[in-house]
Amino acid sequence: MSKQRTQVAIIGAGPAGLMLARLLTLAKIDVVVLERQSRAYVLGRIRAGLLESGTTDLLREVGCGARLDAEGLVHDSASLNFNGESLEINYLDLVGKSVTIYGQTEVTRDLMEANDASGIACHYEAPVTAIDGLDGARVRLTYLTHGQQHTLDCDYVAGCDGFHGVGRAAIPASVLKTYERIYPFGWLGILADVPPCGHELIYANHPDGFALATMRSNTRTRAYIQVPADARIEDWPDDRFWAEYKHRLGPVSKGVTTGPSIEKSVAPLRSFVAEPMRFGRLFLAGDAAHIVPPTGAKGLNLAASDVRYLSRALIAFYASGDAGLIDTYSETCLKRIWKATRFSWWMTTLLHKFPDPDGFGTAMQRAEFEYLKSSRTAQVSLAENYVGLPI
Ligand code: FAS
Ligand code: PHB
Repeated sequence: MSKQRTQVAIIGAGPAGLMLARLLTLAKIDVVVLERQSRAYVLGRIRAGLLESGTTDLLREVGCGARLDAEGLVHDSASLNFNGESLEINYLDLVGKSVTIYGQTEVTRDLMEANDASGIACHYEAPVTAIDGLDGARVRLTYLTHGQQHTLDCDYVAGCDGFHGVGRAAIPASVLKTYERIYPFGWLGILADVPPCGHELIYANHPDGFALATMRSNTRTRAYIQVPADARIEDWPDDRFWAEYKHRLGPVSKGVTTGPSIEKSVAPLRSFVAEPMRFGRLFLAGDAAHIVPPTGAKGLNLAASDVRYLSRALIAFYASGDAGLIDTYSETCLKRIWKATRFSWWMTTLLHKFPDPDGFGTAMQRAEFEYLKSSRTAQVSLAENYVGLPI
């Protein structure tokens, strides 16, 4: 029989929900996680790959650092490639920090296993269909399992349910303010069990469009190319993908090993921010509150910083009744979210092919690249945002 009452209900078992559940459980706060999809479906989603040091620190803090430290690929630099001309951004030298390549799938798996070991109540295939009482003494969630309706009462609810979840929709339209920029293109990404074309990530701006060479391990490539927003996977057989990917990478493509894709997907690109991230007894965290284009590798990392702030607020409240951090949660998160949104927009504008009838946009991209080449200060600015601003 599933619980009818808990202290904090968490909607969504993505990185935000699973990390929050872990943080609160370690602080002896009772949680229940309700996830719409199956465990296998959640694990099957291929998404982010680059973790800021703040995120890897957090994973270690919650006892999920062993595989990360054994398998994660630490990166000290990345390469910007403008129509074949490369500029290395050595962020370890510039700002003294590194980043780690460790797939979101692995982060999710590690958090699931840690939460299972703690005996956390995490229900899969349990979509939340209603949230009531946000402005009352307690919240009541309604959810389904095997077609049966259940309710769960809680003190607080965390909407960690992504862009298409029910959490944000529970905030009255008269209260919610959203900001959105939809980009006129998407990313076609593939996974292939072939070695990456080099140790570094390569962000390429080519006249025919953007490409990103990244990886999941030394034997598994993750590769992306910019495609029209309405691109269809069936129009991109592997051979066509690899040819365009190598074309856009230019001279460095001689290091590319091609092979059959084991995953292929198209992701639309948008910038989106919803304010406030708290309404009564509801808090939003992660993609439920914000979406960034993946160019800056911020999505998963912002989800981690949101739940770090939220866990601190809830732990303080349950420990001493102090609601101060609860009251400032939204403002605190949004300060960092808007800076990451700016950086992700800037990186996307710098590197992608946009409609540009008079060539001015392209000239600005070239000027930005020349400025980065000539200025250590400009490189420091890029680096400190890329590795993650302080939490
Ligand atoms: P998630 O969307 O991961 O998780 C939300 C969970 O809530 C889901 O499991 C969903 O099933 C569940 N849910 C929704 N409604 C529910 C309901 N009513 N009841 C119960 N559960 C419900 N970020 C990067 O940094 N780099 C990348 O390269 C990158 N690539 C991406 C590619 C794609 C195709 C997408 C969609 C995103 C990508 N992102 C990337 C961003 C991504 O990593 C997100 O930032 C990250 O998944 C955020 O985690 P959550 O906030 O937990 O949201
Ligand atoms: C990835 O490895 O999936 C990745 C890395 C860096 C990005 C985006 C995606 O900016």
